[in-house]
Amino acid sequence: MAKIFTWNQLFSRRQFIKGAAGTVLGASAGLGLLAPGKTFAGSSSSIPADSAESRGIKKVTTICEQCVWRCGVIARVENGVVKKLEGNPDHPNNVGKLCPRGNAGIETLYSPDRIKFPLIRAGARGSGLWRRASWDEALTYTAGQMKKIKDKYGAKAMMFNSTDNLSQPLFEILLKAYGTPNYGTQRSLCFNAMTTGFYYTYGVPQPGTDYKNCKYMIFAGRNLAEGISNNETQEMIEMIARGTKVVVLDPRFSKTASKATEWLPVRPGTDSAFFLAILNVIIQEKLYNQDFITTYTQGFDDLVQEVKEYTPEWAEKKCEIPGATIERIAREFAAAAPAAIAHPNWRTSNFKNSFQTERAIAVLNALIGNWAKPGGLIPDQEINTAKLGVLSHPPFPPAQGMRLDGVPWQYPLVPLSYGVIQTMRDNILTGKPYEAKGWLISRQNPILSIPERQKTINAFMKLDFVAVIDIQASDTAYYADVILPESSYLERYDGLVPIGDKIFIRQPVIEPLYDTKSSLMIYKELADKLGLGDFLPYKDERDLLAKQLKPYPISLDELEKAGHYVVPNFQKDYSKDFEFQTSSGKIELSSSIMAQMGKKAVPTWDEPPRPSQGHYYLLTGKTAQHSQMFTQNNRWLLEVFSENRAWLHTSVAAKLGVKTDDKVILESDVGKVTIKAQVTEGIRPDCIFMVGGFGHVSKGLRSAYKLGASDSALHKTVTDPLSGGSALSETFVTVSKA
Ligand SMILES: Nc1nc2c(c(=O)[nH]1)N[C@H]1C(S)=C(S)[C@@H](COP(=O)(O)OP(=O)(O)OC[C@H]3O[C@@H](n4cnc5c(=O)[nH]c(N)nc54)[C@H](O)[C@@H]3O)O[C@H]1N2
Ligand SMILES: Nc1nc2c(c(=O)[nH]1)N[C@H]1C(S)=C(S)[C@@H](COP(=O)(O)OP(=O)(O)OC[C@H]3O[C@@H](n4cnc5c(=O)[nH]c(N)nc54)[C@H](O)[C@@H]3O)O[C@H]1N2
Ligand code: SF4
Ligand SMILES: [Mo]
Repeated sequence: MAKIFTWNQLFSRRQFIKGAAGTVLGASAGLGLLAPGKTFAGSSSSIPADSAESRGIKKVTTICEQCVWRCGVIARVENGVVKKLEGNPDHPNNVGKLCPRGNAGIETLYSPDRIKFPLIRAGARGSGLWRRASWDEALTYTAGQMKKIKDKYGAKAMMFNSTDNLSQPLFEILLKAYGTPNYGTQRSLCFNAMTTGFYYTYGVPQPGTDYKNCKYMIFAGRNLAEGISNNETQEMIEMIARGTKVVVLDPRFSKTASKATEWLPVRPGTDSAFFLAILNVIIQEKLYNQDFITTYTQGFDDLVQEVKEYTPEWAEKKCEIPGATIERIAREFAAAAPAAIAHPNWRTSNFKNSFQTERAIAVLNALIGNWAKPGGLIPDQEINTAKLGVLSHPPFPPAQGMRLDGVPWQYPLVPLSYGVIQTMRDNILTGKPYEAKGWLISRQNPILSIPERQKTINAFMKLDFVAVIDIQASDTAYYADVILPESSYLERYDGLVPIGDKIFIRQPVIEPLYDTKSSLMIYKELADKLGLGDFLPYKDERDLLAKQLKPYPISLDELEKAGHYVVPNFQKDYSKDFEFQTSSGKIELSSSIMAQMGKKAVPTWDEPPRPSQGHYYLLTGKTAQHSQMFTQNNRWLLEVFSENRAWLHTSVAAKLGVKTDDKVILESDVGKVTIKAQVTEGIRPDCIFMVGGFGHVSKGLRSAYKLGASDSALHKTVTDPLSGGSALSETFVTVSKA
């Protein structure tokens, strides 16, 4: 009989195993006691070779994975122990700087709560009872379950989920080879409103922004100071220091608002009223760029008709920003054109009408002609990115069956690659249009990231089989049948990363501490066991990377030493900047596709719901010290941000008799949480704000378990039928003293 462990037993000293780097001591032994081990070769040019090598010091260049931004990192490794992470000055994503989370990557690596070997569930699902398995057993079991589901119910009964990461292209090959149409990414919880809004206007889902030359910037809920995109955050701060005018619409005094020239505490869900009124003023006063509109756009006349009624006085009643302010901003914005940007934003999943907000923003940029101009929007960069060598594989089998996430049958405008993950979850429960049976989840935490946590847990409970690839016992891994532990990003390779004319590498800075694998190898070995090995034709990670590097005259060894490769004589191609991939080939102020679908083709007003008496808008968002639902167990980061609190306006707190750190109860239609209060003037009195990602249910996250509260437990599932975006601010709560 295999021994069954609870989490605490699993983490105990005796269960630690002999890793490749030598005997690894127990969690409580702490960092300093990790035994020395061999490190991989890497660039050590800045350390004098004689003294450094004799002290066992190495510097290895790699890529951060503490969030999705992929900054360049130089790891200082002493006698096989990672001592310091520094920003790589040669990397465009961070130009030498790491954010707090990037610095804390060492704690992610050495966390006592890492999963150290494959685990198979040994009690009821979610009971936290596990037994240790070998890789062969865990992968054979996973492949066996996946085959059984395919044979009995068809490939479509198996869902594959993953959030943006470097090995995701290989995961996508695996799911296509398996033959399921059901693929869930984080996108509909994140940026569907923005990407579809811009896609249906410019044919480009996510244009860049030229902060360096910009003279006037409007952010609508984009909080770059805390929702960090490292180089962009730096560029924003430099832009402010240069004197660029920055206007921030946010119901909350975010850190970006605190740095801005002007903070507009917009009523949640009414940003589109503000932008429609800006369009109204620019059109009424003919402040637009007529030449640009004539040459590159279609639908101006329809737009003129639509925005006629959206005057600043009308907008003031909706968004609670004074009409005179809107008028002034419209004039200032137009005067700064084309070096003026209404920012596309990012996680603009606040209301069902966020798609209309994004369409209005996309159209506003077009009216002033800031496309491909200094200080304006930057066309898609993909064409100007070095290409990697590709693997050839057999043709994919056709994926049969409707998609469980409703794309396109319920959401005809949502691009297939974006999907609607919250509807996939709902349809596991409804069993419509058919029953889902199995779920393979890699690097994603749907239990905390999808609204209505209890529903997601219920969906897990209904399935025959769940496998999760993670580095720790995330809430999602906690409800799995098998956990396949990935090596941390400092111990593994991932696919190469081209950015412009440069190619970057993620490489191990130390050998894996435990019996873990890279996802590149987990996918490969799972494919082999499924009889799909031909689709991932590589022997090991280095073989794959060498194939990706094949078009270039550099060896993998050389790339590892240098950290990146610059493609010589790389010519940027600007010829397609003005080829818009829309139906008309123009920037569509009036969308042809929306017209064909019988929808309003120009940006329009869509009245959002308001909280009734005694209820508050529940707002969510990021803090600079944590990533998503992932780093709350990182003890270094907990030192700088210990738990989330509910922001309450002083007047609301006074009515309740609540002070900062008193406990309050928040209750929505779907859930109830207890959380500490943070009393502040920096929020509208009708709103309550919580940083997302806290309130973990997994007992395997010993520092994060039950710390703070999860807003996903309160969020209702509200989906925009056009973009598929999950409307995270359409949940209203009551608040009372605990
Ligand atoms: N430190 C850190 N950085 C991150 C991340 C992280 O987890 N941590 N995650 C990364 C990811 S995946 C993303 S998508 C980005 C997100 O980056 P952002 O989109 O900039 O950030 P959020 O904090 O999600 O939301 C921004 C703001 O929206 C406001 N808001 C809520 N409702 C409304 C509304 O109706 N109107 C307006 N105008 N504002 C509203 C909230 O108060 C919040 O301040 O951050 C990225 N960077
Ligand atoms: N309430 C609320 N909900 C939100 C948001 C919000 O602000 N508030 N934000 C939304 C946004 S913008 C997004 S993008 C989504 C994100 O939603 P998800 O992608 O589901 O959330 P993450 O926390 O990023 O999940 C990452 C998972 O990967 C694991 N992980 C970390 N490093 C590694 C690794 O190296 N290998 C492997 N295999 N696993 C690893 C982590 O432990 C975690 O379980 O959430 C959305 N949901
Ligand atoms: S922004 Fe921070 S956490 Fe994200 S990749 Fe860069 S350094 Fe790492
Ligand atoms: Mo996101």
